[in-house]
Amino acid sequence: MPLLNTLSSKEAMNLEHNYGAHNYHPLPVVLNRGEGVYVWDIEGKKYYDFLSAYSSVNQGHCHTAIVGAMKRQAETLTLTSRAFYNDQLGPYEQYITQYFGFDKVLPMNTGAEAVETAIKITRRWAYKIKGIPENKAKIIVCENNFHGRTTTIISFSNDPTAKKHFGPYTDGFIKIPYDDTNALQKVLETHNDIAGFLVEPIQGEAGVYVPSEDYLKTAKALCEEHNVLFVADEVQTGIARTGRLLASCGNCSCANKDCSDTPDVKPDVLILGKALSGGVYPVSAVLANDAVMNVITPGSHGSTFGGNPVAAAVAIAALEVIKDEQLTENAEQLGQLFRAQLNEYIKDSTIVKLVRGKGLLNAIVINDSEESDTAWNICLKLRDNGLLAKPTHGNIIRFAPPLVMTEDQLLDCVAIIIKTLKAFEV
Ligand code: IF1
Repeated sequence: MPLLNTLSSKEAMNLEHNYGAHNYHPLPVVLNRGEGVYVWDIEGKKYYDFLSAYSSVNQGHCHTAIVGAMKRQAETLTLTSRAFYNDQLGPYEQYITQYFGFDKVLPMNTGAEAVETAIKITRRWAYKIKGIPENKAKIIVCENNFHGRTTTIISFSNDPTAKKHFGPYTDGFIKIPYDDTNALQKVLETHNDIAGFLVEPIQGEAGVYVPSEDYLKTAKALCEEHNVLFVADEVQTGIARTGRLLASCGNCSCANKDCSDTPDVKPDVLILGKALSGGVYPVSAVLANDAVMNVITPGSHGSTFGGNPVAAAVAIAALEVIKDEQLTENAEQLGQLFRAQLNEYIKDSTIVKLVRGKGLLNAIVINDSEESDTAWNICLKLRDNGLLAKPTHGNIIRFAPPLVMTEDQLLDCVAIIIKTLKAFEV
């Protein structure tokens, strides 16, 4: 493969441009190696990864335990389909349900598939258990949500870039403002056909928007009161990212001993993806208790690859690393440090308005319009200075490094970020 080995960054970018659909606008950097918190480009330049593949690589790049589990399983048995049993799925299902404290799991591959699965489970539950008339069930969603890119999911998006010219759209969704329990209460009190409330515990794509403290707790209580399922999309926020095992789940029966000081919000339906894979192989899942999950019957849902032996082995290893290396605790501590350091800088900054986030899911808001290219230019400069991050919504930069970072590395990164921002001060 001499061609691939001698490829320059420029050539690699040209190939993607010429032969790949233009559904992304990547930062111009071509990566070919990763280890822990670092990635390297083709020319050998080393970077801190401050995106972590949108919070998929929480355990760090090429974690030996996770890659090892994948290699072992890949050499033994990779795919059986669910037409037959395999010896990895059952142990994984037992492991993940006990880990998060639910009766059952439904394994899928990508985040969007898991969200679709949760929507189907919620609707089935509405018809079979709650007794809503057929085809009448509604799901409440939030403005500025991001739950994936399938046709049903984009049907309730309000991002024109993701939605426009892809109709006709799926109906059955009611949109309310995020972080607004009054709006939720109003819809619940005026409709008797509500099946569920689908929500991100922190809105990622919207720019790492952290809701007010009691939001999830109050929303969950309202759902309970009205016999409506509380469906948490933790694809991005889950698996230790926000300094909690789950961003929604407080002192539930989950495995995280660190949970007890947060409100007790246990979702009826929990959606996981991204870091459930350790960043090595697509794995997603929907968890629920029997009263909900048992509405799913043979033939009503499935996936050729969902629950395959490699995915099962990888996901167990990925979850073990979270516990063994105390990544939840590390995310919490480093997140506090990160925001404290940046807040100190922001006091005198004209270019950054604020930093917000939880654990190691953070963002800074750049003091310029959403249409400006300032945030993009800052990301180019960050790249030159050895740190990779990406703007979201024009003037917001998301910072989400792998959770295996050390305090020294984090301080090094803070220095790079502040040095870079200073060059943009007016
Ligand atoms: C892309 C954002 C992150 C998600 C939540 C489901 C999914 C996602 C809460 C679907 C996916 C992604 C996908 C990625 C960009 C990205 C993203 F900027 F759009 F918001 F992470 F920050 N629920 N999020 O965040 O999961 O099907 O992709 O596995 O390029 O579209 P998927």
